[in-house]
Formats: sequence, structure tokens, C-alpha cells
Amino acid sequence: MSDFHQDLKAVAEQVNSYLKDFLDKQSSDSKLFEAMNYGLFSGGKMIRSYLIHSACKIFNLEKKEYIPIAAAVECIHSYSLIHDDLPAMDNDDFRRGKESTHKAYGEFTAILAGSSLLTLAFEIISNLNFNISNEKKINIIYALSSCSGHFGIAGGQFFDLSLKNSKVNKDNIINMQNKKTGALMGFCIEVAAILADKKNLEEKFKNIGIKLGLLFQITDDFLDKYGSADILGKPVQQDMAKGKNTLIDFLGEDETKKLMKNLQIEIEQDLKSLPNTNSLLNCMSFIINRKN
Ligand code: GRG
Repeated sequence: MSDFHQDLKAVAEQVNSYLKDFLDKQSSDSKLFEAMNYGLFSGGKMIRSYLIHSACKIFNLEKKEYIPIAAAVECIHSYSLIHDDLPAMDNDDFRRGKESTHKAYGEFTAILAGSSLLTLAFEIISNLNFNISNEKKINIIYALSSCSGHFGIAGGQFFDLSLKNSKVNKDNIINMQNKKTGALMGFCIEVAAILADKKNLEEKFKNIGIKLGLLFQITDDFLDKYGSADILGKPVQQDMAKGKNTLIDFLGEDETKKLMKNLQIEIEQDLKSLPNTNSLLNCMSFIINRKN
């Protein structure tokens, strides 16, 4: 296993263990609680947690300052995937190599499990045992809630679903992807500047995360076209079948690869003046070269 993969595994274990401890305190034998756990602990890559970890390394922040935030982000991410798979949205039966949550638990339970994970994210951050200043907590809650709503993930998903099978341009696609995937990744990088009290770097960090999100989404589109269903844990060639707009279809493969190269160069440039960026640069390589 490469150093990067070992590091990713270690961060994933720390975040999952934080989440398990938090959920243990609210333990219930209801099917809703079971479905929340099913959607949350189902073997995701936890790349958003790793982005937070890498960005926080730039300022040598301590794990206890950012692991709870990564845990909250994984709740929001899992929530968005549970809802994304629903029949009213992407209607996918498989996720992470297993039945999607509504297939395993039924639709209303999946909707409520997703909603409960969204609110759990904010319980985690506002919890009194999470020991950062109240001012930072409010800034973090503001940034995380803004990137989850209609300016962010929900808005991007709305565009994606409502623009299916219609003619769109490059800017529409990038705008949709920046909201749907980029906004949460933007938060993952921005939060390091918030925690480090570097107000002047918040916008710059957010933009680095949004660019990483676009790279991540383009790789996702290539994996949908050419990847393996076994490795991805979900069916492939779904974008075309579902009339989804991707940059590859709009720009062609060569232009899309050029765009990826330019984004990579821009991010390297953005990070040039900052210390301890190896972890984030390795994470960018993983985002570009991943197979799942
Ligand atoms: C969260 C406010 C809110 C609304 C829900 C359903 C929905 C609205 C949004 C869906 C957003 C969505 C599905 C974005 C896709 C992003 C994406 C590329 C997901 C796959 O991420 P990975 O590969 O997944 O990191 P793993 O399984 O590794 O965790």
C-alpha cells in the first residue's frame, strides 16, 4: 500500500471512530438508526475527510480541531448520496458495492435516514464537547450550511436533474458541477483557513477546493464512461443512458483532458507560496488518477 493510501486509511479510521462514538451515545434499535448507519458506514473513500486533513496540515492544526468537522462532512456527503440514489432522483439500486439505502430499507426510511444525517452533521459541530471557539463554530456552520443548500449541493443537483436531455453550454455544466461536487470540497479546504484564523486565505482556499471538486467530477465522468462497475461498486455508462450533461460530451475527450491539466497547474500555482502542501498535492494526484 502506498504512503498516500496508508494515510487515507488512517484518516478514514479516525473519522469513522469519531462518528461511531458519537452515534453510540444516541444508539437506538429503530430501523431508521440502522439505515443511517448503513448509508454512513458503507465503505466510501472518505476523500473529503482527507482533503480537510491535508488542508489543515498546511497550518499544523491538531486532529482534535478538525476530525469532528470531517465527521460532519461525511454525514452530509452520505446524506446526499442516499437522496441521490432515490427513484425521484438518479434511481440507482447500487452504491459502494451494496444495495443503495432505499433498496435495503425502503424509500421513506431512506429519505428520513438522509435527513437525519444532514442534521447530525450540525449536531456534531455545535456539540459542546467539540472544543473550538464559538465564533469559529458559527463561521463553520455558516460555511457548511451555505454550501449544502440551493447555492451548493442541492442547487447543483437541481440543475443536474432539471437540465437532463436539454442543450446546455460549457459554463452551465461547470456551474452545475461546481455546486454539486465543488461546493462541499471548497468547504473542506476553506475550513482550514477558518480554523487557523487566516481570514485573508478563506476565499483562496475555498476556490482551490472548488477546482479540486471539478477535477474530481471530471474523473468521475471518465470513470462512468470507461471504468469498471466491479471496482466502482455501481453500474457504469449511466451518464449517457440518463441524458446527463458532462464536460466530456460537450468538449470532447482531448479538450477535457487539457482543461484538467490547466486546473492541475492552477492548483499547483495556488499552493506554491504555502508550506506543508505535499499531502494536498498527493491528494490531487489521487483525485485525477483514481480508479473508483
Ligand atoms: C446535501 C443539501 C443536500 C441535498 C441533497 C441528492 C443531492 C441533494 C445531491 C447529490 C449530490 C451528489 C450526488 C453529488 C455527487 C458527488 C459525487 C461525485 C459523489 C461520489 O463521491 P465519492 O466518489 O463517493 O467520494 P464515496 O462512495 O467514495 O464516498
